[in-house]
Amino acid sequence: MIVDLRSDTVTRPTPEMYDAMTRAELGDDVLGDDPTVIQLEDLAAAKMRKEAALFVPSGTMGNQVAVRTWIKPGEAVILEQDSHIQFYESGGISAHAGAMTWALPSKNGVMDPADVRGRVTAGNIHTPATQLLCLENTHNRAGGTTIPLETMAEFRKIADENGMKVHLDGARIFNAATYLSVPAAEMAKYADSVMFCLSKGLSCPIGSLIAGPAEFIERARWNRKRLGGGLRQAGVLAACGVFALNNLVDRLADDHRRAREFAEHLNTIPGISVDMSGQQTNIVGATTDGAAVEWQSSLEEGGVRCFATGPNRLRFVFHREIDDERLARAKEAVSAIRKELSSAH
Ligand code: TLP
Repeated sequence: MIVDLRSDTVTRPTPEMYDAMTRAELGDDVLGDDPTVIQLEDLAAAKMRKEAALFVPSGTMGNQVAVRTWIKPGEAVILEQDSHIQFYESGGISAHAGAMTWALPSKNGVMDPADVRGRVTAGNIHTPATQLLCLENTHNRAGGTTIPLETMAEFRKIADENGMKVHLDGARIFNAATYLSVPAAEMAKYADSVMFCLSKGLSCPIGSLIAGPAEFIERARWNRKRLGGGLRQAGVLAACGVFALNNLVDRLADDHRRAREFAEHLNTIPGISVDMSGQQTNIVGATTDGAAVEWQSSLEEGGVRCFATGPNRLRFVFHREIDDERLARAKEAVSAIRKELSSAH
């Protein structure tokens, strides 16, 4: 039995999704007449309480299109230094948007509002105009941590005082909403635009959405087309998204419960630990005594797949395909590896 904890992106479509794909009414989305895509975009806009939404092939494209749509080349964006946009999007923010970034440190993925305020530069002959603040909730590299609503409100205030827009990378916004026990729109309301993914904990094969003001979404549609992200009979994918948004959000709490149980188990094993103050959602970020890649390859031999995200950091992600049996198997595998590592030394 393989226990794949590399990412929640590994989840495959459910039987209901295959069924929805075969029954989906289709059109040509680049021409604007795929009814299932329109249905998904309307549903996404309603969930985020925004005027409109746009279906995009990936979360990365969603973030890139959003930043490109909000700013002009040479302008600055404030974001967290380990955020997905800064760390994992292959420099796209400078390649596609021509942005320069003010990348700030954080505690558990949450920037200090005072640091953000202090970094806003006015556009003049010397400094770039800081026009956009990007937030990530939940924060991937910080281990699935959330931004408290009061801090979201502070970020909004800083943006308003400085004429800036706010983009929220909410790839896992429903995990954040589950943890904070609020509707996702309660977080989205502090942002002008929000991106969320269907292809992570929601189990869809492909797809993300950007939601925001109608005029912004219209311009984003142009930028999506320019990047080659216009898909034709995209309704086959959108049908999965409609099913997921209506049926698979409530079960995310199970992933959080299993992630916490696994993190607690790691803390009983010498040589690996998890800071439980940041253990909130479906990602477990562990610190290892020895090289994380050694743990990763030993675990792989034991049938458990995970990622080393730093020299001493391992990431385990819980999702719909990890049931209690697989959780138990993963716990056993880590205990066995530890025994093996200590007898080898
Ligand atoms: N994250 C992936 C990898 O790229 C690291 C993962 O396995 O977690 N925002 C956030 C916060 C993300 O975690 C991701 C994907 C994205 C955006 C991009 O989504 P995709 O993979 O659809 O481009």
